[in-house]
Amino acid sequence: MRKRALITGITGQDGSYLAELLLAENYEVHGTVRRASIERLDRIEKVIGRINLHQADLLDQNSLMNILKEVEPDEVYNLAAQSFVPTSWKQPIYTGEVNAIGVTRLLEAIRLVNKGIKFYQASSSEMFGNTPYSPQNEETPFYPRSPYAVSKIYGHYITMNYRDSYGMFCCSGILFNHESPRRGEEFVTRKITLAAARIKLGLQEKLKLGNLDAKRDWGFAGDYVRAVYLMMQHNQPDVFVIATGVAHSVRDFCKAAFECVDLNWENYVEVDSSLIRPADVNHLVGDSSKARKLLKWKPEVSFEQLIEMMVASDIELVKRRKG
Ligand code: NAP
Ligand code: G4F
Repeated sequence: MRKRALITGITGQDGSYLAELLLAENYEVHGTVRRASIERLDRIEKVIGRINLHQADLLDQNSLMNILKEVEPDEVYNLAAQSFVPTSWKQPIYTGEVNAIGVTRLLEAIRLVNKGIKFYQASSSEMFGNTPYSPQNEETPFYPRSPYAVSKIYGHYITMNYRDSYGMFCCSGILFNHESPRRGEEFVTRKITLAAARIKLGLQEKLKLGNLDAKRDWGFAGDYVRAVYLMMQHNQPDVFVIATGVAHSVRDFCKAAFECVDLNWENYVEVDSSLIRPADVNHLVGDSSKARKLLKWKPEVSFEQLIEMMVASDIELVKRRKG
């Protein structure tokens, strides 16, 4: 019989890639969408006829209970979140409601409806924050630097707690930054690739950024959702760090992206102090040897290939928007 998966956050970057992967694995795929005045389904356009969408919200307990009863999934992938770090200072309580208590709501719903449902929690390398240890692995202590990071630590630990308290299959993936042409336009990588495309096509003059020295371990979202799927197929629920093991600065990213369109980034990028965060994370780099060994996972797309893919896609997008 076909396995059934429920993805919260299916309209997001990772949700869309995971839906495609699970369909390729012959799953019956269900996803939650939030009610909005205008539906934003662009990322799942390609698969819309092959998936089942249901209205639900991590803020609403009954909607989660009802959807689990209706869908009867074998696996639940909790990707839904308020995922933009700067917003977490502007809306810290909302961020906690969705990213922290929202996880408990979903776990409680699973516990009450069917404890046999497998559960994946989308944890984040932001939880490591400014930890003095490098590279970061599953044992590295957390030092969160934003309300977002704090909320994700709650989500991570409540997931482990339901595993330990109730014997449920609850796993948590500590994923380092992963990007793609479907990345939200406010995140730094996509902001840069879109600006490089717009500047090349004469539609923008400057690109304003914040901290250029911040270093991140950037990978490709398509590779990372494969790791997520593998965690759920593993023989026991566990915690896995997913990363490339290589860090680059925002400055490096700018240089490479502008080189893709034969421009010198230094002529276009300006630092805007209003974009500097109240507390930033300076340097994240992950050690994913556990996942490489136990899940036989490794990233396929390099930093350079990722940037080329994103810039090429944004050039096409900007041309379409222009036309
Ligand atoms: P994303 O593109 O921002 O997608 C977030 C998804 O969550 C969207 O589908 C959004 O729906 C949904 N959502 C937000 N609030 C919700 C609520 N109250 N109830 C139900 N759904 C809600 O994020 P992503 O990059 O795909 O990331 C997926 C998950 O991985 C997130 O939990 C993120 O925090 C975590 N993570 C991401 C990275 C990364 O580098 N991308 C790294 C580590 C962890 P709308 O479409 O309606 O907004
Ligand atoms: O692209 P970012 O906004 O990603 P950030 O904060 O690392 O968070 C992302 O990755 C996390 C995994 O570690 C996820 F959990 C989270 O949901 C999200 O997907 O910023 C990256 C770096 C930061 O240090 C920021 O200060 O880029 C720096 N930056 C410099 N100028 C900028 C900008 N970030 C943004 N968004 N916009 C700028 O103009």
